[in-house]
Amino acid sequence: MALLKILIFPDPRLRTVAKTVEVVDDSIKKLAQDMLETMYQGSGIGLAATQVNVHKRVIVLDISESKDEPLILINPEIIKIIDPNKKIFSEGCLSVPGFYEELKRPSSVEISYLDIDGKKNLLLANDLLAVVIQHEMDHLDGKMMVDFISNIKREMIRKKLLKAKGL
Ligand code: QAP
Ligand code: CO
Repeated sequence: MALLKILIFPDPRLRTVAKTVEVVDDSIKKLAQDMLETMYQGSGIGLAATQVNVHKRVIVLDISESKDEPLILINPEIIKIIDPNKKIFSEGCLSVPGFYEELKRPSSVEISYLDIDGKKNLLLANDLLAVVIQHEMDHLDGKMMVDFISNIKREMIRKKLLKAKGL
């Protein structure tokens, strides 16, 4: 296992659109394990491969209190919005450290994905799980939570994070 370096907003590499995983081979399994280790070490509940500068459609998450329910979703797709009513959640992001934003998203979605054995699965996700999956899937398309807030707030966050980096 290895810790990976997390890209911080406004790093332009976070805007890369990730490629579909064609075969779930050992390199994908290692990537997913390293992503989980990196997520746990950063006290995160979700991480997308994009955030560690690997542009493949892989996300990991764990919303359990005990931090022992890791989920690895490869090529995740929303196949159905079960409840289109949007709910507000306070979202954070390991690539936007120290900032939380209230965003509205559908709170119940059905997802298809490949598991670590390359097998196709369906998942009915509600509330926090649904929101974290949508947040991580956005990363795979080069989208970030700061894209949903006002320009002025985004600019403030951009300046603070660049300054924190010494840039
Ligand atoms: C996405 O984000 C998420 O600012 C996952 O200093 C989170 O794991 C979606 C984190 C909440 C919906 C709701 C953020 C850790 C972790 C920080 C994360 C920080 C340390 C964020
Ligand atoms: Co994020």
